Amino acid sequence: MKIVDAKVFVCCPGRNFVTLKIVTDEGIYGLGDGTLNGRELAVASYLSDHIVPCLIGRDPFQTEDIWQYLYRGAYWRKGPVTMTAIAAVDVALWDIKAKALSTPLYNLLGGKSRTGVMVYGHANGKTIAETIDEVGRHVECRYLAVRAQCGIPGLGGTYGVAAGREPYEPAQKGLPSEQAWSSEKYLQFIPTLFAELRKSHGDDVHLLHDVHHRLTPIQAARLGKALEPFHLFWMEDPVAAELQEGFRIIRQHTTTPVAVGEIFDTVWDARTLIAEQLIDYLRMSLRGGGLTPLKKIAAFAEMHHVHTGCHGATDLSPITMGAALHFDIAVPNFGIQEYMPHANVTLDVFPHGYRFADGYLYPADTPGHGVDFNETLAAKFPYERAYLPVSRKLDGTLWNW
Ligand code: CS2
Ligand code: MG
Repeated sequence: MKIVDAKVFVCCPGRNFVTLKIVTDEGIYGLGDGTLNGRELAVASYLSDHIVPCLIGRDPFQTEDIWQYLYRGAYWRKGPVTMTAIAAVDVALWDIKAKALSTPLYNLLGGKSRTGVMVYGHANGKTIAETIDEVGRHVECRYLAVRAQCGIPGLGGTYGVAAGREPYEPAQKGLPSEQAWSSEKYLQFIPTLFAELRKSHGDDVHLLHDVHHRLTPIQAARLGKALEPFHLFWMEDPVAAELQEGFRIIRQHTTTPVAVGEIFDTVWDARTLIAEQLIDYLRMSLRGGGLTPLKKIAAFAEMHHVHTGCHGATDLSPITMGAALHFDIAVPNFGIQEYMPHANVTLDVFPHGYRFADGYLYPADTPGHGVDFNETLAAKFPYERAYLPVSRKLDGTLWNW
């Protein structure tokens, strides 16, 4: 089998997505996701200008060799644009391989290790009362795990809080908006939110929270300690993670489990975190180079009692969600999968076979990863410039969003 063509599509059905379609001489095609929120066109160019010409004529079954060719062979390693582009190719090739062998992708990854993939949904409220209601709505829909985010009194909009009644979507059309931030106000407020959530919803539902890189290690240690009575499933991205050693401070002070990694590109971003057991869950999904490296990273994590918790925000297309579910159902040290459902207009462009029932997602049982792409419909939704917001402290200093 040989690759005869590869096409890159950029479309905006509700939000922007970059999609790669690799076509073989036997007519089988594979689909990969190359979406990098706010930097979509850079990945599209990396793929069409620099990668696609190198793929033509290659054997799509050689997932390992092609991955090494694109990673080592470029000389310039790592970086979000490169790794997102490689991920698109890698996932498309695994899709082709599974389709050619006429089996669901999970069978090439070790087969099913569990019956379903536990997911967590997002409860986002402007006030504690709204967040309590949102968690309740998820419990009614039979979610077993819910991430709770809330507006902070005294600050305007913040991460995780929608402007109106529509579902939260962090990227906004146009240039980046600015949001005010105060770690002091946040630290004062969040323990009260979780105390109220436990009062209203009891101890059974798993509660999660995303700090979104905003604290310093000692502040994160304080938050983790304050949240211990409410036994969170995890505290996510408590600090920006360039300095992996910084997590030692958090670990020395609190037993609240820590999850990190949605912006990591390679295992090197997490090597110390995993080897020193400074985290409990690794949030990398397929965007960091695809399935080929994620399998290896998960095996390394397994040796160190670290579980997976794949990123599943709406800026990863249904292709990433669909393929991640095959990984989740197969990997021995699976922890949880984030599930932020896509808008219906997005799902129309990406017909898919995965489904939600009683707190679990189930991957498609059809050959490949089970997510398709409607090119004709996608063409009706051209790219629209959109960015994530930026954060500034109350004195104007630029801070982590
Ligand atoms: C987030 C994301 O899902 C998460 O945990 O942190 O919403 C993140 O902000 C976006 O993926 C950014 O593109
Ligand atoms: Mg996050």
